[in-house]
Amino acid sequence: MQGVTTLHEFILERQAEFPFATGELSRILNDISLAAKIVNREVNRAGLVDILGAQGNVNVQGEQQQKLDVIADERFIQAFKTGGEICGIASEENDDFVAFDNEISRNGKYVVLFDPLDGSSNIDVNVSIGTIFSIYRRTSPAGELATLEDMLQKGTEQVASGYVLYGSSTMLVYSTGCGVNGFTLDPSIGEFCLSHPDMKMPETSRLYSMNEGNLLICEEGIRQYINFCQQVDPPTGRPYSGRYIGSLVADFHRSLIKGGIYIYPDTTLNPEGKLRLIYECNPLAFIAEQAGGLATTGRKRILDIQPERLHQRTPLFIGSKKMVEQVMGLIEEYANKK
Ligand code: P6P
Repeated sequence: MQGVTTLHEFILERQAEFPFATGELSRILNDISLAAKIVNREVNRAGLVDILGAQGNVNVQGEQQQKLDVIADERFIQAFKTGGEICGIASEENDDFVAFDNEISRNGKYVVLFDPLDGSSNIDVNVSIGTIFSIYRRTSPAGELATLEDMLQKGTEQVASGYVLYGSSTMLVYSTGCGVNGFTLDPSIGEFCLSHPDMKMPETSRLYSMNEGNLLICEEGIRQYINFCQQVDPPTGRPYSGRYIGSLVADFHRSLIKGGIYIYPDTTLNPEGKLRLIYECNPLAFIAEQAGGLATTGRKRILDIQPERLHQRTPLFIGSKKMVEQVMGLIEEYANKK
């Protein structure tokens, strides 16, 4: 169609970004986009389950109705297992990693770490949710089973990362380290089409995103930053605006487009923070930096953290560069005042 670039066409045009993978990235991202289309259909039907459930809580295929995040997890694992490029995965939904033990997969050069459906508790209230993924080259020898070390690589080692946002429209946003591009699913042709080329995160903004219920159980520098955001400043005569959807992918996507900062700090309830390093924070940090933004723990660059456990959590300050730098300055200033 005139002027429309599908995801498949875009990847083929940009093969030079991924020189050592003649078609490998294309196949992995096509696997992801296919699984995303299937999950999108299930997410959109979720609201109907109560009606369909009248048949006794089984779906139209007669399968036992499962939780959507389990369905999403299984769909993505199936796509990666049959794609041939992936030797193993680690999923936020699974306690342990999975090494694919079949002839083709054992020779796969990549592993994928993913959160199949982040924010799934928001489905019941019809709020956007998302899939988040990271792609790494395996470090273990080809031909053998994938190892835990394959899964515990620093975020700087990602060869690609991205997310799918199941919102008012369904979008796939990814980077291979050469910028960030966004694709919107056109249901009429069942294709993700380039809608947001070369995405850049605004350097600053007047939008902040935090669950302010955590304000009294986190450190002083963060309270000082939110207090700064809430001041009426002369030029605009108004404070910043708070925007908190409670779905990380949706809050991050808004920051990517409009600018802003998303804060989930360590608190007395979550001493390591709430969000997972390898399934949520590393992939979004890669995207943020590729778009000119920043992602830290409040003190350290997220991508530099050496993961030690699959479900390791970390504080997350991610978004517009100047906003993240400002809150980091306040964290340091008030920590030194103790
Ligand atoms: P809280 C969803 O459970 C999630 O992992 C993120 O998507 C979201 O940003 C955050 O947790 C919400 O956490 O504690 O504010 O409800």
